[in-house]
Amino acid sequence: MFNIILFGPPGSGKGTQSENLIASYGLKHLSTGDLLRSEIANQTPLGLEAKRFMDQGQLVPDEVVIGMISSALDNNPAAKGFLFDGFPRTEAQSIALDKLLALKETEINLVLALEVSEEELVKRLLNRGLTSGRSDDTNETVIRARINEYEQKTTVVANYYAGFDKVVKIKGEGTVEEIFSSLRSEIDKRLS
Ligand code: B4P
Repeated sequence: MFNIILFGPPGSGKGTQSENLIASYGLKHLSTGDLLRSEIANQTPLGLEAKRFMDQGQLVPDEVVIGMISSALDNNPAAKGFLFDGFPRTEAQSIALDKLLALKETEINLVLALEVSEEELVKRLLNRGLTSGRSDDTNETVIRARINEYEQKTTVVANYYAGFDKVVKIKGEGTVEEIFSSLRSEIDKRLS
């Protein structure tokens, strides 16, 4: 198995690049943002709870997202590897993920960390808000709260995996194709 975390602040291109990466490498895409939005669309109790946090730009509680990922791993026993997009977002989520993967006798092989300036992030998310219908993309205060959550709670995730020498920083500004090419070259180095 080859397991990758695509890491970066909100709007850094995780969802965009995930689409390209799963098409190229046949990995199973696990996006906690997408899973949560699907729970919201289906108006499940989990979705209704998550929405309260997401609408304010806050992270959803760890136990909620860890439970979702645990079920998703169990539901995909034949996957040849996973691409984690938007997860883990806290140190507790990182430790939980490592334990879940160890139970399956696998591990995170690579953390690709997209780096983008704050002003570019805000610009991209407001732009997506014009068409996405995502309530968390239309309000600049909520967008800045998400970036603040990232700085306060999520940057530690990169430090955690850097301790295991698994993090590679990638310049996340440029065309989608240029960034995809940088991501690919880091993955290919480790697969060959
Ligand atoms: P997510 O769904 O993970 O979304 P995101 O971080 O906002 O966006 P992403 O990074 O995927 O978007 P992309 O850059 O591709 O999270 C949403 C919310 O869910 C969180 O705020 C939180 O509340 C909750 N949540 C999710 N996971 C959680 C967890 N593990 N724990 C707790 N809470 C959790 O796209 C942004 C825009 O940029 C797009 O319009 C795209 O077209 C554009 N773009 C991409 N690349 C570009 C480029 N190179 N140049 C120009 N524009 C580009």
